[in-house]
Amino acid sequence: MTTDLTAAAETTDGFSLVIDALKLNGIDTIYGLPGIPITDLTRKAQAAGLRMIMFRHEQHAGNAAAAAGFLTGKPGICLTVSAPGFLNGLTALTNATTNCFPMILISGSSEREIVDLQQGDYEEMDQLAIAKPLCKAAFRVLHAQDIGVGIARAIRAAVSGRPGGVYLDLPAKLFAQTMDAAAGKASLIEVVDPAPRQLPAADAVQRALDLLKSAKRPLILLGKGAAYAQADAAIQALVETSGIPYLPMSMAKGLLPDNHPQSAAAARSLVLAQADVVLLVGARLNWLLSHGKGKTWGQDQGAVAGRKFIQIDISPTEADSNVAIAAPLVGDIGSCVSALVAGMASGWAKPQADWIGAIAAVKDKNLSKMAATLALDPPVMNFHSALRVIRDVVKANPEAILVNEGANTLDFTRSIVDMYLPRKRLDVGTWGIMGIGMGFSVAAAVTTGNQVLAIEGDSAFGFSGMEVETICRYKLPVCVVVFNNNGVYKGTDVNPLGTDVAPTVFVKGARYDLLMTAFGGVGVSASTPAELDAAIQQAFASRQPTLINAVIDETAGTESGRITSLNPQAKKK
Ligand code: FYN
Ligand code: ADP
Repeated sequence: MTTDLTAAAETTDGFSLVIDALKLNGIDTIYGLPGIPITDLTRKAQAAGLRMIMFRHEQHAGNAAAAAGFLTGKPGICLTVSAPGFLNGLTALTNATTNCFPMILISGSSEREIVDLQQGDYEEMDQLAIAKPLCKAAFRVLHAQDIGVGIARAIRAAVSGRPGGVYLDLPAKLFAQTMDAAAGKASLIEVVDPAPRQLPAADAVQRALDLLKSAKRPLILLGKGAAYAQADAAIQALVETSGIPYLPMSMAKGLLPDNHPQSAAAARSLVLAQADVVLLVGARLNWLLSHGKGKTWGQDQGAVAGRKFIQIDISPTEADSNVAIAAPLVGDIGSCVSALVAGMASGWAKPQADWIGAIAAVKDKNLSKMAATLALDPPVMNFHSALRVIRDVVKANPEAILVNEGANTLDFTRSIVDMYLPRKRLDVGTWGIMGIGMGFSVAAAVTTGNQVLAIEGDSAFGFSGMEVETICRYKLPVCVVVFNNNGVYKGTDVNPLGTDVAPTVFVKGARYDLLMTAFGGVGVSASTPAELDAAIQQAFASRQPTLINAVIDETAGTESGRITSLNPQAKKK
C-alpha cells in the first residue's frame, strides 16, 4: 500500500477521520471482519496503531466487543461489512444492549440513493432502520465533516447512563470523501466525561437507609451492573459495614470472594424466600430472579407479604418494572453505595443472629453436600469430577478469566467454581445466549492479557468453534475445555423411528481437540480428572492456545440444566 504524503498533509478523508476520531477517544482495539466497503479501513487502522482483531464470523467479533465493553467500561468496537455482515453482528449488538454492555457496531453500508429507491444495490439493506429497535441508539454519518460528531454521539450513547449497544452506519461513499486536513482535525470531538457520575438524591438515600435499618432479614443482591461499575471497594465496604448477607448473580461472582463468610450463594432458595428487605445493586428483577415474586420469593408460604425492595440502578425507569420498589436509589453504583456506607457511619446495627444463623445452617448443609459429591471419583468422568479440577485451578489462579456457556456445563460451573476477584466470570448473561464462548474469550485475553479458561458445553462450543483459528492466529492464552457428553444436555436420546439420530445427539466420540491442532494450537483429549488437570496446568504454564476435549459420561446432565421448568416439553415428562 502506498500513500501520497503530499496530499495527506493537506487533505484528509473519511477513512482517516474515523480512525483519528476513535484514537482521540482512547479506542485502541477493533474487533471485526474485513470486506467491502471497510477492508481498507481495517488496513489503515492497523497502520495507524489500532489493534485489529479479525474474526471468522461477525457475531463473535461483536461478542468480543461487548465483553471488552463490560471489562473495561469503554465501548468495545465491532466493525463489519454491509448487509449480511451487519446482520451477523446484530445478535451481538442486541445481546450487548440486553446485558447493558457498552459496544458500538460500526458497519459499512451501500449507496443510500440506490438503497432508498430499492434499486437492488450490492448488499442492499436499510441497516439503520433495522438496527434502531435492537439497540440503545443508532446513527448514520453522510458527510466527512460529521464523523467526529457521529463517533462522539456513539460513544456517549454507549457508556452514559445505562450502558448498551449503539449502531453507527457508515455508507461506502463516506470513506472516500476528502476535506481539508486542518478542518477535519478541528471537526473531531474528544468526549469529555463520557459516563458522568450520577449522584443519588439525599432524601432517596435516607429512605433507603431507613428501610434497610427496619429489616429483620435483610439481603443484598449483587448483579453484573455492580461488577461493571468498578466500585469494588465501595461494594465491599457496604457488605462488610452492614453485615448483611449477599447473593451474587452469576457475573457478580468474585466481586467479593465467593468464600466470603457473608455470601449466601449456597443458601439461595432460603434467602430469596425469607428476606424481608432486599437491596438490589445493579441487578434487575427479571426471569433470573423470578420477577421478584412467586414461589422463589416464598409467596406460596405467605411468609413475607410485606417484603420491601430497595433498588440501586442508573436507569430511573428500572424501578417498578416487575414489583413495587419501595426505595429506588437512582444514580451510579459507586456514588449510591458510598452514600449508603456514609449513612451507616452514624450508627448501624448488624443483622440479628437468628437470620445469620439460619443462613449459615443451610449454607453448611449445602456446602457439605457439595463437598461430598465433589469428592466422589466415578469410573467415568462426569460434570462434578471434572469441575472439581476446574474449581481447584481457578482457586490457584484467581486472575484467570473464566468464560462459561452451555446448559448443565453452565449451571454446574456456576455453583461449583468459586470466583475470587471482580469481573473474572463472563457467561451467557441476561438472555441465556449460546455462542458467546470464543468471542468473549478473545476479548478477555486481549483486554487483560490474563490467562482465559473457557468452560464450554459441547453444544455451546459449536456456535463459535471456528474462532479457535482466531485464538491461534493472535496466539492468545486461551484454554478451552469442551465438556463432551455427545449431545445437547446429554448424548443418550434415541429416535424411536430408528432413522436419523435424535435431535439432541451429536457425533459420538467427537475429537474437538483436533480442531485446535489444525491451526497450530495444542489439542488434548482427557478422560480422567488427572488428565484434565495435567492438560490445564500445561496450558496455563505455556500460555499456548489449547483445547481440551473433556470426555464426560454421556448419561450425565438434565434437560435444560437448572431451568427445566421453562421447557414445556420437559414439564410434560
Ligand atoms: C449454590 N449452591 C451451592 C453453591 N452455590 N451449593 C453448594 N455449594 C455452593 N458453592 C446451591 C444454591 O443454594 C441452590 O440450592 C443451588 O445450588 C443452585 O444455585 P444457583 O445455581 O445459584 O441457583 P439456581 O436456582 O440455578 O438459580 C436460578 C438462575 C440460574 C435462573 C439464576 O439457574 C441461572 O443463572 N440460570 C441461567 C441459565 C441459563 O441461562 N442457561 C442457558 C440456556 S440453557 P437451593 O438453595 O437449595 O435452591 C438452555 O437449555
Ligand atoms: P444481573 O443479570 O447480574 O442481575 P442485570 O444485567 O439484570 O444484572 O442488571 C444490571 C443493572 O445494572 C441494569 O439495570 C443497569 O441499568 C445497571 N447498571 C449498569 N451499570 C451501572 C452503573 N454504573 N451504576 C448503576 N447501575 C448500573
